[in-house]
Amino acid sequence: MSIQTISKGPFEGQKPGTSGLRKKTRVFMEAGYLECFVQATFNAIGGAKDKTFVMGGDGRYFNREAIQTMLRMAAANGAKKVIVGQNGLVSTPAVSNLIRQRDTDGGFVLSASHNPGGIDADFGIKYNVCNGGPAPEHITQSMFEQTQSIHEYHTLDTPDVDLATLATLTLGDMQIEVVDPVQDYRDLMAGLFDFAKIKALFEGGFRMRFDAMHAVTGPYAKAILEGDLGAAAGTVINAHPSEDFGGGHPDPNPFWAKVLMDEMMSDEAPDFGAASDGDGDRNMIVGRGAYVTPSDSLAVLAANAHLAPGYKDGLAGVARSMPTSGASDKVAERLGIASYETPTGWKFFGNLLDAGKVTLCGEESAGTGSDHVREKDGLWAVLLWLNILAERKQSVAEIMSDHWATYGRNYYSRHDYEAVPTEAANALMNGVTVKLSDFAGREVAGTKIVMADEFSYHDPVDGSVSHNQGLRIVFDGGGRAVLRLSGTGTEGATLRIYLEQYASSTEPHDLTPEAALDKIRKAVIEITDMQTLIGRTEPDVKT
Ligand code: VG1
Ligand code: CO
Repeated sequence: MSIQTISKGPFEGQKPGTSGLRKKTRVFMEAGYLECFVQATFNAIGGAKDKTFVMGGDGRYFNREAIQTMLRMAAANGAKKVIVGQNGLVSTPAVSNLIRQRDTDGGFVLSASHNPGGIDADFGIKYNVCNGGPAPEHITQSMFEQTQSIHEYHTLDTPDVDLATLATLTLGDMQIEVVDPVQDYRDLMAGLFDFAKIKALFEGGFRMRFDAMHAVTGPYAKAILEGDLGAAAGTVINAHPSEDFGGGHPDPNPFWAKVLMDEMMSDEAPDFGAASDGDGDRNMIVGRGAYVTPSDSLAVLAANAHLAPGYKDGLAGVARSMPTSGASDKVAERLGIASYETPTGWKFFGNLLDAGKVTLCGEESAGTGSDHVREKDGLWAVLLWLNILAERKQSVAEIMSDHWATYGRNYYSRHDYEAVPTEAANALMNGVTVKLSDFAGREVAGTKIVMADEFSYHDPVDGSVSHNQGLRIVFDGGGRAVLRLSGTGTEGATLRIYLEQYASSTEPHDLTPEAALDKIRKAVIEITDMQTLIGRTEPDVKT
């Protein structure tokens, strides 16, 4: 075993409160950088000795080298075994499943999710704990503390191991099991959904397009959609995971999945379209001529989940992240089940899922999932939609208009201002924060503020409190704006502004989101003094 000493000062590591580390790939490739993060993680969890881990990534540039380094370090730190995906590939939800199915101590996901890949793009690593979910805050805090004092890491001086062949190998005293990353996940899905019914839907001529965005869900979607469910060959496009995701952003939203969107809005559109992100935990749902916002998707899934065998007994409750629209709350209210509002980030759903308080969870950022794993799950959401479509025998557009006629519609849009100088972004957020308490009752851009606050979350299971989770401004007549800074960006600050306007079941549901949200948008521009502070009012990306 070799112990490497680190000469640099405090390692600039993971921000406290974030469950993984995301940086430019070149930063991860600096001598000792990846190693420091991995060693800090092992130290933070009380060492790796005799432990079993899962490892897998989304196949982006540096995945192959990083996983070899991490295997050597796990062996040098005394780990008993690592279960690793063939060629180093495993989707995030499948890592979560393997951690749970194989009863391991935890796992590492190598991904920067929806961020682009390549030597000049992004890389990331996330540590998940034994329930299969992202490390909770007390562990990420301890990881952060470790990064501040780390001065050595442990590794072996051994050649790379063969990850191309399914086999059980040894590295030092550690066992490495190279597994098919798809199989266990595929079995899990077959147990939750009525595959026969979905197969019959495809046999009846139902057509679908799934855009894997050159990322990790390609092999999963091919095996399940085209293999098990009999969707036509070619249903899954961009199915081969590539190191730079075909030069695009593997971010499933109308902006980055434009090719799919264009097809779905055309005369030749198939019945159903979907996409997933780099590591397979996000999803986009679109019907023929009908884009479904992630917030609406969560609400529709909550209202119809009982149609799938895995959820036939109904739901314990539904949780959504704070910026996610209130559409799912309306469903929970009618079903008479609990609804929870958590901070952004999947780790906050973990306790609620473990305690059996909720069955479904979702985020406005294209994340939906359930208690089957402890991560959001892109393909799972697509399969649940397919199961619902197979049962209801209606189009996506019909399901949406039915839904809005029953529960009302939450018009919704997120505006991202990217690469804002950090100081300017902080000045904007601080400026709003100090004024928050004076907002109630004020008229801005022709609309009245009812209440405004900074969101703090009190975890109902372990009693922990998370402060500073974004600013909420609620307007008269069902409008809401949320402001927060991204925790996953790798360049300057990303300011996210979330706009929402509720229209009750009897109000019109056919406005464009732009029109329905215009007042709230103008109010936010005025409240934040955006033009002065960041020099613009137009976002880079609207989803
Ligand atoms: C973003 C999303 C958030 C999501 C997170 C990780 O965070 O807004 O909802 O949980 O990405 O998603 P932020 O802090 O940049 O807004 V991904 O697919 O890593 O796994
Ligand atoms: Co992701």
